[in-house]
Amino acid sequence: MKFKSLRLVPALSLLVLLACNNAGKSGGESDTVATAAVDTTATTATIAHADISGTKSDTSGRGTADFTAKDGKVEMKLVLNFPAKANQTVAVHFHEHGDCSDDGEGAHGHWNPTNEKHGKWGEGEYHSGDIGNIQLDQNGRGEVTLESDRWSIGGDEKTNILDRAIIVHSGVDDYKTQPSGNSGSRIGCGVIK
Ligand SMILES: [Cu+2]
Ligand SMILES: [Zn+2]
Repeated sequence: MKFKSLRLVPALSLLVLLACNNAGKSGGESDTVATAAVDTTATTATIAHADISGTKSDTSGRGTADFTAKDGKVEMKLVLNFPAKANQTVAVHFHEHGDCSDDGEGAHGHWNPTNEKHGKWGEGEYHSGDIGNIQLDQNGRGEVTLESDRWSIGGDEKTNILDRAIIVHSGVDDYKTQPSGNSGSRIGCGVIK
């Protein structure tokens, strides 16, 4: 389909040229619009999304993460629904690979593009996806909104969050143990797209 529509472009240009000859100045404006529509060179996007699902049959859960880029930063709104973890605290991190296979183990370790120690978000050294602990309510629902200049949607691999996995752990991040805070097993996983 893409090749077919590309082949249409010369024909459309010819039509624009003909229109230009017939209509004079206003036809010239049409030609400018047609040229601008072909520009697809941007390397970063303004939004991204992840659907998180439970990795284990005995711990059902869901979640969403929505990312919006603005002013050189990216804002994340993360919502979790893990009824099996009601009234408990779970740890959340971005892991390196966008692969939720093998109960989330396919995501490998924490995404660490700045080569820092695991830690607590915003304090000293920490990984660029060390979201940390989220308290869930009596229904197992929790949410967090974070904004960071460590993130971009596309672009430089040091900041690009696309194709990273968001992992939800069964336990609490101690923000100290290397390399992943002793956060327990992986009960949820979703890939940032
Ligand atoms: Cu993790
Ligand atoms: Zn970490």
